[in-house]
Amino acid sequence: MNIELIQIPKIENSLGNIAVIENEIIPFAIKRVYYLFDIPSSAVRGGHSHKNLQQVLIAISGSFDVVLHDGKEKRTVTLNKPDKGLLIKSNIWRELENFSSGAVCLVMASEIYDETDYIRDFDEFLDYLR
Ligand code: T46
Repeated sequence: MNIELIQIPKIENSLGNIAVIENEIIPFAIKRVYYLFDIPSSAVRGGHSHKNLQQVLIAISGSFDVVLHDGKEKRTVTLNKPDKGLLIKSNIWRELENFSSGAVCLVMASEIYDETDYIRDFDEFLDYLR
């Protein structure tokens, strides 16, 4: 499946930690950053794929599950550490669920927002892959 876990370098000391994201650890030029917050625990977000967009997701606070499908295989990745990024390349269906209280999902994206890049129907996603 076209996903990868990225370890984000961190500087630790007794006063707390700093995680640092510099260009070389993200495999694309970042054109947009957004974040999801105040998410009800019952919410299921996502429910789409992207034709071109690549993104890295980080649970900056709290935790949530990312359910991924590439048309053949389904995988669930739990994000629960601010120094762990999930790279999702194009043409992967994703759903985000099981948000903990206070969860914040930071997203770094390879493109600016473009609704025409989304496929929001699972059967259409499967057709698009064929
Ligand atoms: C993804 C997951 C993790 C904008 O106008 N600009 C933006 O940059 C974004 C991300 C969204 N929007 C609008 C589009 C919709 O009217 O905000 C509304 C909610 O967006 P959406 O339903 O796509 O939200 P999620 O949380 O289901 O998905 C978002 C990203 O869209 C998506 O690429 O992978 O977060």
